[in-house]
Amino acid sequence: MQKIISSQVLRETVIATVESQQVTDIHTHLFSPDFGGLLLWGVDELITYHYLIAEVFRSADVSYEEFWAMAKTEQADLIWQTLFIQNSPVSESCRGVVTTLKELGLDLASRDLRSYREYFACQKVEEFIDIVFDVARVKSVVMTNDPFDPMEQPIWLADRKGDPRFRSALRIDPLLNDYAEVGCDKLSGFGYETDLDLSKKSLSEIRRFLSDWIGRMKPNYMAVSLPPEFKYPENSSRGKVIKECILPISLEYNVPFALMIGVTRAVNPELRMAGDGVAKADLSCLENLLSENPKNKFLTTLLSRENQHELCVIGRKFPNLMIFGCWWFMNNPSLVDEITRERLELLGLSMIPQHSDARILDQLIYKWKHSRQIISKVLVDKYQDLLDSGWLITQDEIGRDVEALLGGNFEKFLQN
Ligand code: RAT
Ligand code: ZN
Repeated sequence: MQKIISSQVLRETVIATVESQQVTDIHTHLFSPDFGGLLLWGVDELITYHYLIAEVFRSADVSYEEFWAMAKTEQADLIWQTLFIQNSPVSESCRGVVTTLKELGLDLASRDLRSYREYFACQKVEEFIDIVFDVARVKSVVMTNDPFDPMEQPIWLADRKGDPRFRSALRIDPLLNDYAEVGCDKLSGFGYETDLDLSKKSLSEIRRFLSDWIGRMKPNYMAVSLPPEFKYPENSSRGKVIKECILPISLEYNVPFALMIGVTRAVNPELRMAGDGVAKADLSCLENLLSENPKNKFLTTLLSRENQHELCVIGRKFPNLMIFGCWWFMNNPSLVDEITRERLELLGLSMIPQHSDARILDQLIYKWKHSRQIISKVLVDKYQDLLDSGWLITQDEIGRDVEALLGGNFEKFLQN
């Protein structure tokens, strides 16, 4: 006999279910340990996360030159002093550090960065991965793997044996966003006969490049981040490569194409990685891609709040679109709450509410803790509405729904 959930126990049941569900994190910038120094972890990395670097310049009396000339520990000291001691750490990125330290059992009352450093200095990376995955209740993470990256490429070419909890995604930004300046030359350097005119030969060589890397990485998807002015179709090298290379290869290998739209790169280059901005996109690009390619599978997340409602409506029209995550500037509690409600109301359970975008291993802890809190809250409201309408809900049904949201939908989308 299945356990029917009453209003009295709804909240605690949903929270317990969401809290205990192991997550598949479909977009991160983490790496398995065989990538060596590419896997970032520890308190100095946490505090110098680029989201926090953008914030420190607003409050500290430091020039860009002075900051970038500092060693990482000095940067961390400055950020800690400025954003955590001289001000209360209320921003989401600051709160993330606080949550992470707390969940790892560190003494927040001391505010003693030195003692936090000592804790991390005693950890071994392989064991620390286990601790973080355990505390965050993460089953697996999808990395962002860039075959154009000179640090990363040799590791793949050396026929790596990775940790299966770290899955791969083939990131192709240089091919689509910088073909003339970077992509074309790099491909030629890798031994692919490419030219700037994108001749027939060149297009077939780009397809060969993609096939080779799909064979090597076995990626869960191919991904690109795109500016708000992205158009499709587009009379440009990007438009041509998408049409002639990405879409046919995506279909042939059943590897979805993930579009992350809305980032304006280097709005303030002085901030380096922290210098990117956001603007609203024209989503006819996505509608065109979806309607012209009904057999292709697309994953999409958008950076602008103003695009989120439209995206849900597009999702209703095209089952070959899987909407995922509250990306980057969207990953703040007030917006996650709003977007998650919007998605449940327009798409039901057929979406992936969140990814972490973690760049530092330890961030899995706070990103998922904060997201789970909101997902639970929204689900409680939605189930309560159903109970109020007279619909009966069982514990198993709640478990089924939560499993779909936090992993099952992604796996099913990949397998279809
Ligand atoms: O969220 C981030 O850390 C950004 O800097 C980007 O990496 C973004 O998520 C991306 O994947 O382009
Ligand atoms: Zn990312």
